[in-house]
Amino acid sequence: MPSMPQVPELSVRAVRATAVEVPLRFGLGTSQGAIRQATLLLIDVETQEGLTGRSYVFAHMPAIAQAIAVMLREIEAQTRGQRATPDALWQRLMKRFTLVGVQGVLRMAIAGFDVAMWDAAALAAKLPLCRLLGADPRPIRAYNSCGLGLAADKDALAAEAERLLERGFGAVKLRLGYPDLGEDLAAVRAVKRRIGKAALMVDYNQALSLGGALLRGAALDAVGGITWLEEPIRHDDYRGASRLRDALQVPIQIGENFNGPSGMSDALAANAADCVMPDLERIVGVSGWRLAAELAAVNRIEMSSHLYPEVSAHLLAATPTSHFLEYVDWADVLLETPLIVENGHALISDRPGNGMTWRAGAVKKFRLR
Ligand code: SMN
Ligand code: MG
Repeated sequence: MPSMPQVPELSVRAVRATAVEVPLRFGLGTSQGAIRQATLLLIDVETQEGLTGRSYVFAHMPAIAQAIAVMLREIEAQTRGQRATPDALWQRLMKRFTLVGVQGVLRMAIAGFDVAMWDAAALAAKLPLCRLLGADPRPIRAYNSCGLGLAADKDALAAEAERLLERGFGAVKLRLGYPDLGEDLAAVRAVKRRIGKAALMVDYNQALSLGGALLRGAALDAVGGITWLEEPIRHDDYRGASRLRDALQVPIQIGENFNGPSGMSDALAANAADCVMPDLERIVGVSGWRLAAELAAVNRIEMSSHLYPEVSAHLLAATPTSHFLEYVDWADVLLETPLIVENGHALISDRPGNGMTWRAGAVKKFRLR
């Protein structure tokens, strides 16, 4: 792992949370339902040192955003005034909530708090987050994960795939899990034909049984040239995932549902993945990500990110087995300086912190009451 500068200690003064709902430029039909807008909870952690750290959490639904905001009030009460590094606060919170179980909205709240604390720490150190984590900013290879949901019209899907190659993207991700295999293959063929040499990932969002995944995976192997097969079966069926790895050529990708670094450790011990893609919230923030990156490094397994591209770009710069950044543009409208993509790579700015500050007008416009 990269060696790091000293991480500043800070004390929490107040935690603020604002729920917003932003429209998606590209809607997303997954096998588990359609996503047409993103409910995000914007988190500001004010410190007694006068710096404010920021993060956002993808809450899926307004009621979930409200519940996370309630959990954040408890986190504020548990941490206020304690001078510590983000890591130390994370350890304390994980211990404090062990008897409850760090799951669901509580896990998202701890993660969002932790990401904001790391932002504040990087601001205090006057360093971009990746530098505080010991890595120089560098372009991070990304795939465009906007759109390409389940769709009846496969020509329209192919046209969308072509649009997603703008800004030099060399990879896109297609959602699968149509009622029948023939339609999965029609979608894959239509998109592949249109994107030429660009890489294609496919994502089932856990739609299949093990038997179904063996069948569809074999059919995808016959098509060939698929970068990874993501979450074909229930996310925590590690034994099943290991059987798929044995039977199929296409690499098995899981990780957006790992429950913290220990969840990832269980998956690797069960040989459940060829590559991994932890989600910044479910892996429990920057502190959780760092442990996961270490696990990936010692197991020599490639690690990508899930959503949250702004912060994940910094984290992948500091991840020894960095693979792909999952790019989505959901937060762009809310950010004073949205993440820049050039030649299919996310550019990490040299600004201190994680680079996120809110556009006040947009927050007002999209705010949920
Ligand atoms: C996904 C999950 C949750 C929301 C949007 C998209 C998908 C992905 O599984 O990997 O992008
Ligand atoms: Mg996925």
